[in-house]
Amino acid sequence: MDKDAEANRHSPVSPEPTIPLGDQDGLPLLRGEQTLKGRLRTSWYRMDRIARLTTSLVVLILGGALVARVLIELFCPYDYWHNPQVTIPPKIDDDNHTAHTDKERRNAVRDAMRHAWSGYHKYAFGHDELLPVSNKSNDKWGGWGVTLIDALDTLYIMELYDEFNQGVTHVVDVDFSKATPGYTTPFFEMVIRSLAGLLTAYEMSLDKRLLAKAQQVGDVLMPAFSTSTGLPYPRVDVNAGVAVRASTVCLAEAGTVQLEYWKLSDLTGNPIYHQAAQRVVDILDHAEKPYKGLYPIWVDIATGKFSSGQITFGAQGDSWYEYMLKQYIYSGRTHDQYRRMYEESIDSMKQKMVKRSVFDDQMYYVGDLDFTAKKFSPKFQHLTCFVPGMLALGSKTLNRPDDLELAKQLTYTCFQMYNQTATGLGPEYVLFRDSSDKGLLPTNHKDDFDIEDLPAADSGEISKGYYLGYDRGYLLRPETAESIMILYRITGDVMYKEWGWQIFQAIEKWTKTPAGFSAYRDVMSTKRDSQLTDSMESFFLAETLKYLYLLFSPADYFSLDEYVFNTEAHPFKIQRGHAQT
Ligand code: DMJ
Repeated sequence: MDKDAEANRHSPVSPEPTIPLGDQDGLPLLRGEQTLKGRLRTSWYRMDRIARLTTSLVVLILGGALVARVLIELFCPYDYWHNPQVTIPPKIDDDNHTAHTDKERRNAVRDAMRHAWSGYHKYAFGHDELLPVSNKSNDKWGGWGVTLIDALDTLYIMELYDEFNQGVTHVVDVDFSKATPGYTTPFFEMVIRSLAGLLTAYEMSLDKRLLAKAQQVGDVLMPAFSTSTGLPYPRVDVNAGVAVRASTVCLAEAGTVQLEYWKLSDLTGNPIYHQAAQRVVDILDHAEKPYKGLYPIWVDIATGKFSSGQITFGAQGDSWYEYMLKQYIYSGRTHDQYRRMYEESIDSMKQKMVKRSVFDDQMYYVGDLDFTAKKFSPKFQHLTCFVPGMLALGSKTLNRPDDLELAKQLTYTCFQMYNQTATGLGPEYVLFRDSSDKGLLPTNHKDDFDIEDLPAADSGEISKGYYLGYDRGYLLRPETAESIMILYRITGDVMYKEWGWQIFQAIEKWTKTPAGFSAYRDVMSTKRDSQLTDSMESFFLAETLKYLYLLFSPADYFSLDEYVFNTEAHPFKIQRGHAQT
């Protein structure tokens, strides 16, 4: 230690201000003998020091909290504050070119959603549908505002919270025990759109008013099950509180309400909903079928027997097959009945209903069957384009690798149905000129079905032996976008993103109107103005735009391991166990 340091070590340290120990009259006082005044001044000084310290601390804490709050508001999504359990999109690395492109594309889809919503908000708010050309509205679904309800979770997923709140504020005041006078409500449509839309909006926002509204919808539709067998009637007279009597119900109507009523039971704790819906599955599981795993589309409500030989994975049959797999997933892969039924159906579909085009061996498709007339119809419906997504999901869930290969082949055909038309939009169905056995696959059972020679519409050939039929319209349907999104998530092949982007661009180019997006009459016509049909179904907002948005989002955003999407693209959290990859 040097001298200076040594000196400093012993020098008085006391920078403390001198507190006079003496009285003002200067009389010396011994320590501890302060006057009252002196004592007061001493304690005032000490208090002041404590107060200054405390104030600095409080200012530091409050300031820190304020800065933290501002930073979180700026960089964390709304749901972090309001519902921390809601999935938050992982941050995308924008230095990476693909991620950057994804972000731009995702934003473009979000802009399309905002556009559709604002037109609906301006011209049709609270009504069922916007008429996107005439800027009017309709109430053809009973007047509950089905577009609004169907769109809620898409708005939430896209973080359009102001719009989401506009919708919630409206919907919590809707009385679902009333419908447009003289109108009867379609049971299945209102379950997959309104009940499901309210359930998922509740699961995301945890706003209890939405669960109460979901339960009201579930309750007013329950009279549908009041039949001698428990198979539902297709329509309900909500105003009278009874179902409309009917003798038959179609397969998709009876068998695509199970996830929704199951979820309603799980969220309310009341098992009656799930029990009523499960009864339908049990009846159809045990009913006699023309071929194992293939279910005709018409069912006699009074007897529980199938009343036709028509079998399809398109209109009126489609989502029945989808729900066997999805209930199995929802059950955390514990409910084996659904697995068995799904696998039987897919094995039989591959034997009897999948074919390859005679003219283009890259084109695989799923046709329709009539067991009564012994006919195979080489017609591939747009609605059937959900099948590749289902097969891919089933392949991942049940370890069926061959199904993934078929899924890729079918997705290719579904994409070509858009890619090869004049507008890039996909028609309602195409017909394959396929009247020979040449396109049979190794999985096909050669049997006594005739392949129908279907009439093509005039000049309807699209490419290499497949044709447009009489319905050439694009109704803003989601199925191809849905399969593309699932195929991308399961294979990781970026080609699917390019396909999805191409489809989105065609939708923007041909169907966008100043108020929204409109269905298109003939996908081969480029005379745009005469082709807009003035219709925008709610599934465009609920499904088509949602699937495209998710295609350009990280795969763990509303991951297929955590959510199962109902047939209207409403993502239900898997409640029972957790699906593993
Ligand atoms: C949607 O309402 C549902 O996906 C339903 O299962 C059938 N298809 C339409 C949209 O095309």
